[in-house]
Amino acid sequence: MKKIKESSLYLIITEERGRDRSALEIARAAIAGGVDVIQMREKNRSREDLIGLGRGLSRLCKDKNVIFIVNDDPTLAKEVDADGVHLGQEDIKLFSLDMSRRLLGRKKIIGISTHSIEQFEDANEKDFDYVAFGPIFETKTKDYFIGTEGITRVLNISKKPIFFIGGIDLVNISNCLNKGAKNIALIRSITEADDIVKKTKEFKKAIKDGNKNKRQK
Ligand code: 3NM
Repeated sequence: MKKIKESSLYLIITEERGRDRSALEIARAAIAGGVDVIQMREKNRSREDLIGLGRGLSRLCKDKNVIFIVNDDPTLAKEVDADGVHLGQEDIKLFSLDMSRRLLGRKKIIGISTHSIEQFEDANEKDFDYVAFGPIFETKTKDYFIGTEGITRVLNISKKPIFFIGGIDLVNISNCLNKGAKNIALIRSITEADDIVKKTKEFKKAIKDGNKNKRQK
């Protein structure tokens, strides 16, 4: 299985943001474009629906050697045989890290959302496999954003991969990459694209080029 440490581009799929394309269609196109991680993030759907969709995405990702993560619920992640779960700050009140780890085991991936330096510092010391930090820019799913100032700080202290998230597009991504970001997570810039394959390739290239420039400095 591909490792989260070697993953630069993380796509969160919410069907509602896919311009009438199904989650599977979006996933197939993003995989063709070289995405490293796919997360299923569907709110207000029945468990039955989520299991059906989750199993389909899980099979596809396994077949293509792409990491598959389920949002919010480690029991669902286990049920659809995902590679891991992503927990929000609210989710960990319901499913603690210990409980999630016990349920999924050591080999599965557990990620967490953080929205401030304090939350990041806390998550950084715990047994999470990666940390998401944001929203960096304005986004639809949150009514605030924290800007790019904290990027250097969290990168300097980080003990694990950090996925920067929130309103990232092909223009403002350079503000993250210039500060040292290596991993990016997003929804709309890819799921709303006319050509998802092409857009995914463009993001992969932007991240690769951004990191190449850094190494030369
Ligand atoms: N979590 P887009 S921002 C799901 O900061 C999510 O934790 C965030 O979508 C966080 O790329 C976000 O369309 C939305 O802005 C990301």
